[in-house]
Amino acid sequence: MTTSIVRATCPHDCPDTCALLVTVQDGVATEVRGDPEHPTTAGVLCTKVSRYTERTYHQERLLYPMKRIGKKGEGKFTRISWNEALDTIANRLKAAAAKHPESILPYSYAGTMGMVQGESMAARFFHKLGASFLDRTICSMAGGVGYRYTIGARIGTDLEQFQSAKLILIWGGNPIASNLHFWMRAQEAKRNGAKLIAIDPYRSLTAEKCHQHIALLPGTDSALALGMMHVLIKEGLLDRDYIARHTIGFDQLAQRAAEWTPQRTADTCGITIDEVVQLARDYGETARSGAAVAIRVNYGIQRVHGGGMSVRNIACLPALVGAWRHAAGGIQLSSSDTFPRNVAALQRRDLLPAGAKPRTINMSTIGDDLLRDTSPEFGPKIDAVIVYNANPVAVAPESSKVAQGFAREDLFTVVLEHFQTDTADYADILLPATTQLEHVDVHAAYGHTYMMANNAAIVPMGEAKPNTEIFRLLASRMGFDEPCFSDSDDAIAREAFNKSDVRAIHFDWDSLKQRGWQKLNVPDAPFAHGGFPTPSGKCEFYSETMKKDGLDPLPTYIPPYESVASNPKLAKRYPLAMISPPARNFLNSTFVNVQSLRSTEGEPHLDIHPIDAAQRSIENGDRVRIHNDRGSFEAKARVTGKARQGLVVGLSIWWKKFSADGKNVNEVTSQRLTDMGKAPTFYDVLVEVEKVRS
Ligand SMILES: Nc1nc2c(c(=O)[nH]1)N[C@H]1C(S)=C(S)[C@@H](COP(=O)(O)OP(=O)(O)OC[C@H]3O[C@@H](n4cnc5c(=O)[nH]c(N)nc54)[C@H](O)[C@@H]3O)O[C@H]1N2
Ligand SMILES: Nc1nc2c(c(=O)[nH]1)N[C@H]1C(S)=C(S)[C@@H](COP(=O)(O)OP(=O)(O)OC[C@H]3O[C@@H](n4cnc5c(=O)[nH]c(N)nc54)[C@H](O)[C@@H]3O)O[C@H]1N2
Ligand code: SF4
Ligand SMILES: [Mo]
Repeated sequence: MTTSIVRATCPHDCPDTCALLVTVQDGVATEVRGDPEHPTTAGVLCTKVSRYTERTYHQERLLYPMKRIGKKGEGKFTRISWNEALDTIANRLKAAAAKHPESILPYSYAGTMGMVQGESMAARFFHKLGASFLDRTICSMAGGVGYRYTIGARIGTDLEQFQSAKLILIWGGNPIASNLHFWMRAQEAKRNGAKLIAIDPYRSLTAEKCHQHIALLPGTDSALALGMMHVLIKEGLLDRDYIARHTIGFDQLAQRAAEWTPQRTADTCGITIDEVVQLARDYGETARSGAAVAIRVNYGIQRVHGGGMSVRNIACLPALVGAWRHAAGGIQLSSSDTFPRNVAALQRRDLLPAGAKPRTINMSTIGDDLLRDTSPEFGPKIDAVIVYNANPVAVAPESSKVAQGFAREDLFTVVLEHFQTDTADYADILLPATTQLEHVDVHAAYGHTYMMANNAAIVPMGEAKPNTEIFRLLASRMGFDEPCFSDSDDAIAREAFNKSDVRAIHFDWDSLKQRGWQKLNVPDAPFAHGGFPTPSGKCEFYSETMKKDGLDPLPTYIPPYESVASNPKLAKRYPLAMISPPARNFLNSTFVNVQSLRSTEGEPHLDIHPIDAAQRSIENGDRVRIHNDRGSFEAKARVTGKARQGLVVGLSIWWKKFSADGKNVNEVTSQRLTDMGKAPTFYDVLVEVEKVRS
C-alpha cells in the first residue's frame, strides 16, 4: 500500500480558504485534514469540508457527458461521448455567434474560488467569442463598492491580529457558520478579556455566544453607524490627531451625524436608546483607553436596498476613534484587494474581437434577462447560456422567473457540474467537472493574506474534466488558435499574481505548490499611518467620487425597499420581514446533496417569533407557507425567540428538489438591486406566513 499526503486548498466561497492535507492511499483520497502548520487554518476544518471525501466519491457524481432527453427541468438525461457533447456545443455556439456573439452568456460564480478553474480559460474563451459580459454581483458587490468609497480598496485588519483586540463588533456576520477561523481568533480575544458584540436581527449561533447581541431591524445598519457617530462626536470620544492627519470631511460628517440622535437612531433600528449610546461608548472608550477596537463587518448587512451605504458608513468608524493605529484595530470586510492578481494574463481581455464592446448582463437579474426579447436597449435575446461554478436556479432571486427563463425551449443551455443540481436539470448538455481533489489550482483569499496552492490528489473520477480542459477543447473545436488556448493549468497558475508588485514579489508557483501557502508581503497594520488608497489618500468621510456617482457624498440612511416603516402599504398585506442567511452545514447550495450534512440540517425551516406565531395560530413543527406577490414556498415552523418579533428566518440555500414542495426561499426574494454595486437584495423582503397543516 502506498500512502501520500497532498497539499491542497479549500476551493469554496468562504473567507477562510483553508490549507488542506489530503491523505491518498493507493490512489484513493481517504481523509482531508486542515494543515496544522498553516497559521489561519491551524489544523481545523469546518464540518462540511472534513467530509470532503463523502462529496468527492458521492454515488451521484456526474461521471459522463449527457444530453437531455426529457423536458427542461425534468432532469432526464442520457449518456453521450465527449466528442458528441463538444461537437454539439461548438455547433450551437458557432450558429449563435454568427447571428450575434452577445446572444451567448457565460454564467458563473464561486463554486470554486480557484483562479485557474474559475475565470481563466473560460474567460479567454468568452472574450475571444465576444460573448456578453457577466456582472458578478450576486454576493459582495454592494459592500465592496461602499467600503471602497470610504477606505479605497478591500484591505483591512489582518485576520491574524484579531485575538489582540479588546472589543470586537461582529456586524452582520455569523462566523461560527461562515467564517470559522475568524471565530477562533475572536474566541482567543475573548479569553484575553475582549468583549464581543453581535449586531444582527437574528440570534444566530454566533450572536448567542457573544457578550451582547443587538437585534436591530434588517437594513437599518447605516442608521446605527450614524447614531454611533453622533454619540462619539458629542461625547468627544475621538482621535482628533488621526482625524486631522488621515481623514477628509470631518466637519461635514459632524453636521450630518448631529441629525442622528440616539432617539431617532433607536426608532429607525427598532432597538433601545441605551443600546445605541452604550455601543458608541464601548467603542469610543475602549479606543480611548489605548486598546484595540476591531469590527468584522460581513455580508449579512449588504443584501438590502442600502447595503452599500451601510458598509460605507461603518467603515468610517475606525478612523474616528483612531482604531487603525493598532494592528488589531480597524475593520475587515474582505482582504481581496490585498492580492495583486494578474487578471490581464489570466483572463486575456485583449482577445476581444477588434472593436467589440459586449454588453453586460447582471447575474442578479438573470430571471428577467432570460425572459427578455431582442430590443435596442437590451440587445439580442439570450440564445445560449453556459453555466459553470454556479447554481442559479436555486440561488438567484425571484427564482420562479429564473426557472421560467431556463425552461425556454429556444434557449441552449450547457452546465458544467459535479452533480445534477436544480440548474443542471435544465441543461441541454450536462458536462462532468472535476472537483478540487482532481485538478490543479491557485487561490487568493478574502479573509486572510496567504497565496494558496492546490495540487491534484487523485485522478479525475469517471470521464470528468477540469473546467479549463473543457474550455480548451471547446476553443479548439471553435478554431481558436491563439497559443494561450493551449496553456496548461500549471502555466496559467504561474501567472496568477503580479510579481512586479511588492506584495507578491516572492511568488513562485513551483515552490508554492510544494509549500502549499505563502503569506503576502504586507504590513501588519495597513493604515496606522494613513495612506488610504482613496483619491484623496485619506479615509473619506466626505466622498467626491460618490457625488460624481450620483450618491450622497456623506454617510446617510437608505431605508429598505420592503419594511413596515418604509412601505406600510405593502406591509399591510405582508407584515413580516424575511431573511435567509446560510445554514451552517451548507455552503450556499453546495453540500445540500451530501446526506450526512443534509440530515444535520433536517429539512427547510422557518424561524418565527412566538408572538408572530401565536397571531397566526402556528405551533412549533407546523408546516407553513411563506408567500408574497412574487411566489411562495413551504417550510417547517420553528417557534423561537431567536427571530426578533416581525422577522422570519429561513436558513438556506436548499436545493428545490430536496424540498417537499419543490421550491425554496428564493421564490419570494426580489430582483431589485442595492444602492451600490447592482447587487441583489435577498434580505429586503416582506412576506406573510400561514399554517398549511400540523
Ligand atoms: N457554512 C457556510 N459558510 C459560508 C456560506 C454558507 O453558505 N455556509 N456562504 C459563504 C458566502 S458565499 C458568504 S457571502 C458568506 C456569508 O456569510 P456572512 O458574511 O456571515 O453573511 P450572512 O450569513 O449572509 O449573514 C450573517 C448574519 O447577518 C445577519 N443579517 C441579516 N440581515 C442583516 C441586517 O440587515 N443587518 C445586520 N446587522 N445583520 C443582518 C443574519 O441574520 C446572519 O446571522 O459566508 C460564506 N461562508
Ligand atoms: N436567498 C438567498 N439566496 C442567496 C444567498 C442568501 O444568503 N440567501 N446568498 C447568495 C450568495 S452570498 C452567493 S455567493 C450565491 C452563491 O451562489 P453560487 O456561486 O451559485 O454557489 P453554489 O450554490 O454553492 O453553487 C456552486 C456550484 O458550483 C459547482 N462547482 C464547484 N466547483 C466546481 C468546479 O470546479 N467546476 C464546475 N463546473 N462546477 C463547480 C458546485 O457543485 C455547485 O453546484 O448565492 C446567493 N443566493
Ligand atoms: S468552507 Fe471555509 S472553513 Fe470550511 S474548510 Fe473551506 S475554507 Fe475552511
Ligand atoms: Mo456569497
